[in-house]
Amino acid sequence: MASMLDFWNSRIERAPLEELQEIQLRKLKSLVDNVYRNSAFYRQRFDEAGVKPEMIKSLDDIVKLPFTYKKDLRDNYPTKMFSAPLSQVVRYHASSGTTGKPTVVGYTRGDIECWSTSLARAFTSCGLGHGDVMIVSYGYGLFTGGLGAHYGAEEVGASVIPMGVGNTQRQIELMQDLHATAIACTPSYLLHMNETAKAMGISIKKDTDLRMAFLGAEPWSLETRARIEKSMGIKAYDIYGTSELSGPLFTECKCQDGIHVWADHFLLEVIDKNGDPVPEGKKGELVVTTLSKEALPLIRYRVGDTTILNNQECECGRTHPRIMRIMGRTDDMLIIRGINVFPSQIESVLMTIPEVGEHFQIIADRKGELDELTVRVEVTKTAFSDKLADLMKLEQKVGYELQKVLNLSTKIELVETGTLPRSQGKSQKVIDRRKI
Ligand code: DLL
Repeated sequence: MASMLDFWNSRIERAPLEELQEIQLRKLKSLVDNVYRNSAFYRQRFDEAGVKPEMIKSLDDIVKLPFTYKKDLRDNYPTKMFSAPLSQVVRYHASSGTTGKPTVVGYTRGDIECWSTSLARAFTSCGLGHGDVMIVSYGYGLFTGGLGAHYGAEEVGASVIPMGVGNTQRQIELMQDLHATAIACTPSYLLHMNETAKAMGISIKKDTDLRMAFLGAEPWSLETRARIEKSMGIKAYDIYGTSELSGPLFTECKCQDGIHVWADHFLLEVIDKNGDPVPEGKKGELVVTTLSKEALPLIRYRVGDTTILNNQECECGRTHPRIMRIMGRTDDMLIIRGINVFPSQIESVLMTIPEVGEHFQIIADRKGELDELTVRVEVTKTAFSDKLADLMKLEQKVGYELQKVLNLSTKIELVETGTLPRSQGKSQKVIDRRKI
């Protein structure tokens, strides 16, 4: 069994960039060759774009290849985009399909191994290892969060408690009784868990052994991280991935300065809305090419998330590229009276206001011809007042702080703690009534 030490000692973690790029080019060439031969989908796409595998001579040539989109997976439902024979598929996951046909992802044995090792390398970079006990509170089943985190944690030799979602009180009891040191769940669920623990008379900080959390599957801000770390006495690491790329795959390291993406398995680009590369350090849409996936390799896959690429070596010594905190999906962005608003910007502002609790909702609506943005926020128990003047003052303060950042006036609605819906999986913070 691989141990924590094996992952860190593996030279690849600190290989010079040129060496990583050599590996990438070798794998890219063989990938392009393979899909051209084995996938009717890719062969047709390449032919339409006039590219042949032998035209890929350097990493820069990747721009000659056409993009792939989530829509392609839907249009080729369930397995028409696969490049390996179905007899080699050992597992399927699928998206919930709430916005149309679900997307189905298949995994060969090699794919599962690569996915687990990728997360094991990531967990190791945060100090998770043998002797740790991890509660996995992402959903198990078709969603990739549960099994993904589970396999990664087992790979580093941690003990896993496969909780899945729900039954929060039981989760807290087991956290105490089995001395859990780590948890993997959505940030919104951990906040809910913290509230539930308080109501049970338990302080996660003082009465449990929890010391780290792997939070992701939805956007969350640095300010939310600061609150979580302070109130629960833990380190909260960002974990990222998407079902099409396998599931949760990458995390920050102990330095908490960007998410390490393993260059020996994935090739990254960040592009602008015209599809052109943005200069390093500028934000844009993440595009990923999977270099090792067998069942469903993806070439120049438009993930749809907005981020910044950082190719500088990390303070931890790892040389692999980092993506900076995901600012949200390009399709999450609201356009209010012509102004682009990311829900993550609103979260960042709210979490700096001490009187505001962790739960909020953003409602976009149209009054006549005019867009209107309402931000409904919970006020902390200590700040809640029955004096109207106090509440009005707070309302103004929240509105003012948001206006400064968004350049947009918003309607603020203050509500009592516990009023807004709590989520166990991904939270639904935005309601866009203009689309209904
Ligand atoms: O959410 C996989 C996952 C499970 C990641 C557990 C992390 C932890 P999907 O359901 O396909 O897969 O959703 C992927 O969720 O494109 C992002 O928009 C968003 N997302 C995932 N992680 C983060 C994160 C899983 N750390 C979509 N920060 C992605 C911001 C995230 N957004």
